[in-house]
Amino acid sequence: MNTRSLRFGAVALLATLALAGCAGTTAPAPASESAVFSSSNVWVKAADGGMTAGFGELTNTGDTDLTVVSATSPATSSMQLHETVQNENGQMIMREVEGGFVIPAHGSLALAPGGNHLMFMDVTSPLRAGDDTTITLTFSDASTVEITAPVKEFAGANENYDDGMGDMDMGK
Ligand SMILES: [Cu+2]
Repeated sequence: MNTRSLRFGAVALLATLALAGCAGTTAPAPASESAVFSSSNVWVKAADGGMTAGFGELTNTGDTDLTVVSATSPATSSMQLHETVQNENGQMIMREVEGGFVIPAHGSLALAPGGNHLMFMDVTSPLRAGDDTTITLTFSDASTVEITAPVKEFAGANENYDDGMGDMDMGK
């Protein structure tokens, strides 16, 4: 993994700096963001095609905020990190969240219908109830984590999608 060699390089550099400064101690290497991440109850709404969404609880056991910057799944050609907000007309719409999902230090972020969610933009292979799919999250330090998520039938989560070009109903 590139992450590992990068981290090794960083540790070597820190050690060199510590020696140069005659500190005599080596600072512990910062843990990668994926190492302090855990998830629970992640699931995806069943869909034969088009848009659908994934939900669950994302937890950060680390001492600093954790940022999910992107997500992918083999079940969709692209995925976005969405938030649900009220637009100027009072309608609830969903849109790509700016700056990614921030999971507070020693806290968690709930992804739920009507709120933040992982948006499957275009399902390429049918997601059927009882199946599992995989979601890979990438953090701001480029580390990644893979989550296995069951597919469930769900009637809700039909928020309008605002891609900045006007509203679009994701339908069913
Ligand atoms: Cu969405």
